[in-house]
Amino acid sequence: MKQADTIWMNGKLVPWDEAKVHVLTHTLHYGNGVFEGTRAYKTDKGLAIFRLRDHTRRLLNSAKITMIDSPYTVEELEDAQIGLLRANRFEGNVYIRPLIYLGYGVMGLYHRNCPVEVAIAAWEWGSYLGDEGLEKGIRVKISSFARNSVKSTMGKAKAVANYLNSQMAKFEALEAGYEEALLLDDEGFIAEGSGECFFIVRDGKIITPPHDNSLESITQATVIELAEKLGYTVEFRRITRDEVYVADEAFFTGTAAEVTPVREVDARVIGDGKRGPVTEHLQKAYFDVVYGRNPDFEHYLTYI
Ligand code: PPE
Repeated sequence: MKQADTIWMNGKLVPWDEAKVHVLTHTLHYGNGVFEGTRAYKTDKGLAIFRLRDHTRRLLNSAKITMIDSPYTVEELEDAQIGLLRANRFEGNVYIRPLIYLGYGVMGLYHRNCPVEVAIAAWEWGSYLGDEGLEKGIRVKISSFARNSVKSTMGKAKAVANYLNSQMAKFEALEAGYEEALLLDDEGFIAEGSGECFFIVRDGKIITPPHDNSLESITQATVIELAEKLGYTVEFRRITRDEVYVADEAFFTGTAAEVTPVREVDARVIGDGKRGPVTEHLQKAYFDVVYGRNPDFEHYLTYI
């Protein structure tokens, strides 16, 4: 992570090193907070935030789900993100991290009277799973952790608390020598990666699990929209782990991960063991969109 000049906190830009919280910040103790991850790309026409409206709406939906009243509207939060990017002189692509959290003042679980705080940080961030991963694909392990169950957590919220599950799965996979974890749901069907949605390609068809047990991913939606425009058939259906093993191609999608090919799962080589042709086609199409090279998708870009 490359440090920037300022961070937006509750309406003010504060120097990066001074963006601090009290140790009795409620979210630090009980884990109720919500966040977003949004990217801005250096296009030919300058820095542009990708799908700012959709990410900001999801942030407020996450807050609604977890019973946090945002003090700011969608428009105010969008302006804050644009203002932050204008105030910092970024040279490369940027990752934006808005966070709505419960502040200092109340202890104990009941959070109705807790102050709600909002911070937005942005920094220059390169590829999430490595430049080599984007080109050659990554090695993935199916996690021993089931993805958070819908019986006890709320996966439509990009909630801080949900990420203990992701973190444990990621740690386990990396310690075992893999690059990413793939989590099954509590019925044993593919759910998603620790921070990505998952796709396979079989006989030319693109298949991804429904959202029962995954975040409603904005990158996944973009890739599906692109794939359909390019003439592919896309199926939203459950996938079992053995179907992954015999898929022709597999890939992850996410704001941070972009479109990352998967070349191996649990020691089974996927397809030819490298980025497959459909994955490459979609990856290129995705980068054309985020870098402003596809006029049909200009409406997803907010130029700074
Ligand atoms: N599932 C999970 C669990 C998830 O965290 C993400 C994003 C996605 C799917 C893809 O969603 P979308 O970004 O809307 O396409 N993960 C974010 C956090 C990464 C991090 O390590 O922090 C991200 O990609 O920004």
